[in-house]
Amino acid sequence: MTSPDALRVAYLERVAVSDEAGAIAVAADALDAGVDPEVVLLDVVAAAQREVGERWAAGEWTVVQEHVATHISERVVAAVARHAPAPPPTGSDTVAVACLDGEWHGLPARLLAEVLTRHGWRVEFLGASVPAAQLATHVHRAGPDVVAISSSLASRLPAARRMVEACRATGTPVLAGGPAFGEDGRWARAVGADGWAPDARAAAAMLAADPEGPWFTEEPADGTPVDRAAREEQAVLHARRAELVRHAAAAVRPAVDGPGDGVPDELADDLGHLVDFLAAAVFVDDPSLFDGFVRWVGSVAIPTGLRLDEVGPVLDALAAALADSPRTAALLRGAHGGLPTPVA
Ligand code: B12
Repeated sequence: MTSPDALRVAYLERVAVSDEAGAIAVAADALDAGVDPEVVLLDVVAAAQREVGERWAAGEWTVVQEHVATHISERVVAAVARHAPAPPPTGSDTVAVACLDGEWHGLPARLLAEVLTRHGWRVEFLGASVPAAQLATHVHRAGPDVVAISSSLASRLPAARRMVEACRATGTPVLAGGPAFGEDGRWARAVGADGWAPDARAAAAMLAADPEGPWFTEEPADGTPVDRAAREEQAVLHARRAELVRHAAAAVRPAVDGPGDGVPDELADDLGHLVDFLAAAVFVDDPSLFDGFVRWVGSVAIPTGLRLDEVGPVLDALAAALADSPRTAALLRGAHGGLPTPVA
């Protein structure tokens, strides 16, 4: 079997029954049959992981099944590296691959690291959730030629800006990637990155064509990245996060606001997540980021702390509490349109 689609289906079948050895065998057999290791990594493992996400969001798979799948995929990535070792680096150019601070989706970054290794780069994989200050220290000490920052969650974009600034201080170019930066990479520009690529193949091709960057060739169409008002309103949201979570929770579940009563963990998580996406949208000054988040909340079938019928009242409560932050309040009011109509 060598077709990527058939391999993905076979791989997911093994993953679905927690069969780690079977999943590794699907990958190893494909390599033995002459399938390019990059195809196994990107068109089988990565594509399967995205499908796992869809199954989870549709309520078909539990969080535990997703965790098992991700564990197996990590083992398969390592098995591919053992079974079909990358050729030695072609030069001394080094890329450091790091996830944004607060970003725990490490596998996408790991896949990028594997692919770049196969394209002759020396790769330092710094892992998930790298704090900007730690990245700065590392870049000073190790002096990579390029820093690649990875993120799946747009809520982490303010951290991207801090990481870009840390690298800029050393003159190291930053390449950004992952769904957090938007389908066309527009938020990579907004946080000041030097380039963006949609996937690992495109990143390898871009770095081969120009290892030094900057890769963005035009100025952002809509002005300078992250203006002062955006930073200030984002900082307000960051500073008031805990209070806003309590305020929003009290608006939809009055019982949780009494002294000593805590907001249930799941509700607090979801509301914290909402405030973080709001802050990121304010930061890059793009309502479509928050609208996209609200649409996503409306589309996931999994039971969470925040019920769908509570989202509208939460947006209203936050808009009232944030009346002094005009961009934020406008974003909250505008996001109502993206909410699905409640089923009667
Ligand atoms: C596994 C997983 C997790 C695991 C991650 C473990 C790990 N070791 O990675 C855990 C359990 C930690 C997790 C947690 C959460 N997750 Co999650 N997760 C996933 C899942 C199912 C797979 C991730 C993955 O491996 N993807 C496969 C790869 C390869 O992704 P990729 O983006 O296509 O990668 C390519 C490109 O983006 C690019 N690329 C990536 N990085 C870079 C960097 C550079 C420089 C370049 C050039 C290119 C590049 O190259 C890659 C290869 O071609 C995704 C589903 C999905 N669609 O990805 C959800 C998903 C990303 N998670 C999601 C959510 C909501 C969460 C949580 C908030 C859930 C919760 N309520 O707690 C938390 C947040 C945790 C955090 N703060 O980071 C949502 C995000 C939705 C949104 N609107 O933002 C998704 C999309 C699920 C869904 N369908 O709704 N998750």
